[in-house]
Amino acid sequence: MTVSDATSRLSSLTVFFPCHNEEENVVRMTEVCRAMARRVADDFEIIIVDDGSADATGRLADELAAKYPNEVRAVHNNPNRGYGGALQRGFGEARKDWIFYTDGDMQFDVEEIDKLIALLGEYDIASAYRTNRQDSFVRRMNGKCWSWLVNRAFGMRLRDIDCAFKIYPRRFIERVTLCSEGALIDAEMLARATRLGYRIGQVGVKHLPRPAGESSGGNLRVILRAFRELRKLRTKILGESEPNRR
Ligand SMILES: Nc1nc2c(ncn2[C@@H]2O[C@H](COP(=O)(O)OP(=O)(O)OP(=O)(O)O)[C@@H](O)[C@H]2O)c(=O)[nH]1
Ligand SMILES: [Mg+2]
Repeated sequence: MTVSDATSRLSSLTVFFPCHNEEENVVRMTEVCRAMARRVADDFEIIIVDDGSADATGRLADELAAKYPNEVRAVHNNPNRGYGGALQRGFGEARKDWIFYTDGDMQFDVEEIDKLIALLGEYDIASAYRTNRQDSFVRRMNGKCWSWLVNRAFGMRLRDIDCAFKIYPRRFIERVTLCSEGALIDAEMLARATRLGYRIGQVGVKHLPRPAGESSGGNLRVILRAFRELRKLRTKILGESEPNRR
């Protein structure tokens, strides 16, 4: 599992992104990920996770997998599982040593992955934060409250818990059983990693406005459920027997 300092290349990399009704973004997203992966990894795969889309996302994903059989795979959740379920599917399908994921709506510049890779010499996990979050004031405040609460709940000091721009080592994924199907997935993974003694490095990346597709606008129902479920998740994780730390 090498991170060659000189060129910040990874020996083995999985790139995946969840898509729910992203027919206007999925083709472009796949092409920018192909260009990035070729540049930073010796051996890579790209996984499009179609999370029960009702539009043409699924068909387009299959066409991309057929067009690039050695690089791209398309997997489909039917019915839609939700953001957490989509990430669990991506991590479950990943076959390479390092696993990078981001959103499938082009709201991040995947070429900024170098900033994450540069952290992997010193840290086990690289988790970005958005330097200029492209969301409403309410959603930005909500995001700050959420990160503060999650940090308090699990004794962490991390910025922007839900920033979808992270690299995990597969050896961590193989050690944990994830349970979050909704918006708690990022909190759960970082909390479990911290509990297992993994070192988490952070760096700032740009956040871009959504170029196309339906903005979920931070669905209030999803947010309130996340706050409610955070207490349950804390009880569950802290109730599990003390894991062998890394
Ligand atoms: N909203 C939503 N997104 C999903 C789901 N499953 C996968 N996704 C994908 O998860 C990524 C993040 O979802 P977004 O709706 O973009 O979440 P967001 O960035 O917080 O909100 P907006 O971009 O403003 O809608 C996108 O690529 C979605 O296509 C789902 O069940 N609901
Ligand atoms: Mg988005």
